[in-house]
Amino acid sequence: MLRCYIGLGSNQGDSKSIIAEVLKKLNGSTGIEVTGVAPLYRTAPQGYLEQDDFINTVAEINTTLSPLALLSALQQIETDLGRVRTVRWGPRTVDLDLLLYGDETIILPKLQVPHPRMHQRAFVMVPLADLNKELELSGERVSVTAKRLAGEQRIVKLDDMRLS
Ligand code: A4P
Ligand code: MG
Repeated sequence: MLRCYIGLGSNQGDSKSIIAEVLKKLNGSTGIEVTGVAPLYRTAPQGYLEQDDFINTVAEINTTLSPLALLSALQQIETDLGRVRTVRWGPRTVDLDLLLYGDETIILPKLQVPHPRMHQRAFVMVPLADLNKELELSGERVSVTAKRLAGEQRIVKLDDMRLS
């Protein structure tokens, strides 16, 4: 059983319901148990700027799946929820990123963990810090990184996400 963190982001459709649906599907997947969900945040788009704000959060899970099996479970949920890939970093009904897989480092063509851009993104680090204050990434506590990034990027806390 490994503890992992999954980043959730949506800026198309009814993002709040889509995220609620993703969490239900995640928790219902074989080999995945959702053990925590951070509050939802409204965040400024990063990368490709000409698009709507995102709703983002992070989920904590326990899993018995291998990293690649977990990645395909996440991609299956993206597909089920109607994601069509267009522009890289562009609008999406839902994007699921495998942020951390235990404390493992994974460098494969299809999968890099820790997620290579997570430490630069308030929309990942702020909800991650909500879930685990003790966690460290590249020698810095995520709560410290989160605080710095929240001062630089637009991010507003919305309501707490409840698991049903
Ligand atoms: N891949 C490699 N490592 C991973 C990983 N750790 N988790 C590969 C998930 N996927 C990983 O992803 C492209 C490929 O990355 C996958 O086929 C997988 O094999 P994708 O989801 O098809 O494309 P993408 O998400 O558009 O590209 P990318 O590079 O993953 O973008 P990011 O880094 O996910 O950024 N702004 C705000 N405010 N909030 C957001 O949520 N999201 C993005 C997407 C940009 N700006 C944003 C947000
Ligand atoms: Mg992605």
